[in-house]
Amino acid sequence: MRVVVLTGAGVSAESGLATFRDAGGLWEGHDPMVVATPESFAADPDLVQRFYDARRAELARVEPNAAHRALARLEDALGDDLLLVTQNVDDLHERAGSRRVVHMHGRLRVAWCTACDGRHDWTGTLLDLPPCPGCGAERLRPDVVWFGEIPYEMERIEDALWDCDLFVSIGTSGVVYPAAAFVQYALSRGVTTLELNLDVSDASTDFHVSRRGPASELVPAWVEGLMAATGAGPVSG
Ligand code: BV8
Ligand code: ZN
Repeated sequence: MRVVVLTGAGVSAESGLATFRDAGGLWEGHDPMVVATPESFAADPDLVQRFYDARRAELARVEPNAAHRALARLEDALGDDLLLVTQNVDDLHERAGSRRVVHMHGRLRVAWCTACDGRHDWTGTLLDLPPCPGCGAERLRPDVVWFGEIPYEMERIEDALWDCDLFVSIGTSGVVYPAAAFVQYALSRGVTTLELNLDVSDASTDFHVSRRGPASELVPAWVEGLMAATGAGPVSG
């Protein structure tokens, strides 16, 4: 059973991270969809750096929840037959034990140097323009994909969607593309599609099955069920 899982902000909500919607849509009075653009960064880099420095600092105050942990167990059980794709820039999947996570929209705890193209693990701030550890230039930006920029690893994701047996969407509103189009792509391949979400999403009608509830309850139940059904237990070694 080859499975592709897509997660969104809803999988991290119960860890205490605001979703794009819950935040009342506003960050310090700014629309995140506006702050998260290369145009904003060019026009007001301090505003954008403060936005991401605040979210990066928040990561130190939260922990993975039962949904993250259940997906790490699923990776143990399915091995390479699972591809976990996330729209989230937090590192809670990895901190829960997932080893192969595709961050299609980048990672908060990585700084990207636009002078030497180097990427550096980063837990501090970028507002104070620290020098790049590689080339010394003060040209570090958050390694996140902004609106208008091309998401990461699209080919790997499309290849996995092309020959998977099951596509599962967890905690996402289905508003942002190309992620919101993955279910259509899977359907076009005759793949079974399942949504696990607190509320109805813009894509709910595209799923064969759509379950409502908090990820911390729906995801462990689904994972236990799948492992029982496939007889998949932890992969030894
Ligand atoms: C691109 C990183 C070309 C930064 C992000 C007009 C029409 C269609 C598309 C477009 C258009 N105009 C422009 C576009 C393209 C644009 C886009 O989609 N715009 C939207 C707004 C219309 N997309 C782009 O620009 C993308 N690039 O298209 O390049 C291309 C295309 C194809 C192939 C190659 C190249 C780049 C988009 C990436 C932007 N960066 N994040 C940052 O984080 O700051 S997007 C960001 O917003 C997130 O990563 C995520 O993708 C999105 C937020 O959505 P969710 O994660 O779903 O969160 P949300 O709050 O909305 O919903 C939470 C859900 O969870 C809810 O349903 C709720 O019910 C549920 N929930 C809540 N609590 C729980 C829960 N569920 C379970 N349990 C709970 N406890
Ligand atoms: Zn550099």
